[in-house]
Amino acid sequence: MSFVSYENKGAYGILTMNRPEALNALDSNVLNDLSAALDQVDLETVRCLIITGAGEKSFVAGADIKEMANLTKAEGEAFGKKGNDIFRRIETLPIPVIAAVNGFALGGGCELAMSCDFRICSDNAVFGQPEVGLGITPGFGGTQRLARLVGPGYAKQMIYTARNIKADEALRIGLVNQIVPLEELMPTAEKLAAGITKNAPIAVRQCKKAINEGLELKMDDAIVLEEKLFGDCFETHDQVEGMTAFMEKRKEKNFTNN
Ligand code: DAK
Repeated sequence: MSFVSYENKGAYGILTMNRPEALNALDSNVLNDLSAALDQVDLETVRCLIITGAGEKSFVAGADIKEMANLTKAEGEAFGKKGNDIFRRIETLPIPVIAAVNGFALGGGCELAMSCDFRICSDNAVFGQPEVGLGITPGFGGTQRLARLVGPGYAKQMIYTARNIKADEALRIGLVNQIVPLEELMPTAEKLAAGITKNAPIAVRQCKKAINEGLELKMDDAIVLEEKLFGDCFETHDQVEGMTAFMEKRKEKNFTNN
């Protein structure tokens, strides 16, 4: 049995972290299964991915503390690399990834959510980086992505104090985009995914690349990157179709990812 399930819903897919007896905590097996589940996503046809957690209580309650407890320095570093490689793969997937956070998103769970393009959450969601209380640093990108997302001030406060925050505070500091009642979380995430998949997939992919890679560059270089990615959209089927539909006053568009 896999600890991560993947459901193909046509234009989008849903990946569910599925180890509810441990609040979906990430041990080596879960990380291996997450990597295998990502292999199943057919990037030719799937235009958006949702990541959520099984159950009503937890997205992911962190890396597995019981597995980490006896690691040596070398094993700890290797475990960090294993998680980082997978989370970086999620962050750089060509398609958008939405985190639908259904409860605890602590430590590695908060870090998994932050490797997605954006986050929506249920009203019972709790976010935090409790690592310093366990004698370690965040190890799956938390120090880097949290500071980039909410700014160094809030990131440092959350990380140094190891204090968990509730959904409303996460919304206020920009860690999540939207809070909904738990029963509306997946319908909302799927509606968002469906809205994204209606648009020209090549253009959406280029936008993800432009934003992610542009943020790492100086503005003079970033706008050159945008020019290049913008130019690449021309002469595609989808650019011709999108503009022709406008001129023909058609609402329905046949985007083909070509
Ligand atoms: N690891 C292992 N088991 C966990 C777990 C976790 N992170 N979180 C929950 N569980 C397990 C509990 O042990 C319990 O199992 P049994 O005792 O029943 O066998 C089961 O899930 C249900 O949990 P509770 O009974 O505790 O449920 P409660 O509702 O009472 O409490 C809670 C929920 C989320 C408040 C509590 O479970 C909790 O505090 N969990 C730990 C949260 C946490 O501290 N997470 C951060 C983990 S540290 C690095 C690489 C990675 C990382 C760091 C460095 N390098 C290599 C440098 C990442 C670190 C982390 O993520």
